[in-house]
Amino acid sequence: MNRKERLSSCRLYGIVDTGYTAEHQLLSVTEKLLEGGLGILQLRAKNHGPEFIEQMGKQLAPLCRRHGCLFIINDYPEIALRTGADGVHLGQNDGALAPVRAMLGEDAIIGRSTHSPEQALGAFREQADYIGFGPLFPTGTKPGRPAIGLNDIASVQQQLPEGFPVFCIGGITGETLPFVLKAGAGRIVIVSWLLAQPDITGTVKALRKKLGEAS
Ligand code: TZP
Ligand code: MG
Repeated sequence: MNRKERLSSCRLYGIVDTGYTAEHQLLSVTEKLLEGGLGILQLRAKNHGPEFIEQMGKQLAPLCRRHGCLFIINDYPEIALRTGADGVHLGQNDGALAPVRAMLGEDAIIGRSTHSPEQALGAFREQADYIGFGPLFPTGTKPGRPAIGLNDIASVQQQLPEGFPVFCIGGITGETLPFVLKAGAGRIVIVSWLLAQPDITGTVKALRKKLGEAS
């Protein structure tokens, strides 16, 4: 299976985020996520510079590969290239995707954060391989970013070709998940709630099952 085929089977997207996980625990927390069978993982380190991210990426990329998990670097296409990651995730203010595609190649996975149906369509037209869509709820992981609610989830998926990966994100927890699923979400990203679970591996397994992800 190539990277895009593997991406299409992912319903749960995990992020190891240095805002929640201490530097010395990044590897062990990642292992716990991977043992649950996570199919796609992002390294997000907003409070660190590129040297640290590259150094961590070089440790996490082979670990993810051994577990058959796609590995994505947030913000830095060159670091994705240098660490052997499967791709990069970029926000609305991180520039056009075409030069990033030229740098990383057709096979790479390029994701874009989107906060409205218009941005979602724009990212698809720019040939993003997937989008994050949110934040659905207010979240401390993205302070100051207004919540977009649940109303556009179904219609945004309808506007895009069937199967195009829309990962709903922002404030998803065990409590809010039923509402997110009821609104039509098929794929989700969970950051803080998942990292705070006493049994991360078991929670990943349970979430994947709930989302109907093949194991
Ligand atoms: N982009 C939109 S919301 C968000 C990002 C990175 C944070 C999601 O984190 P959490 O902790 O699952 O709310
Ligand atoms: Mg960014």
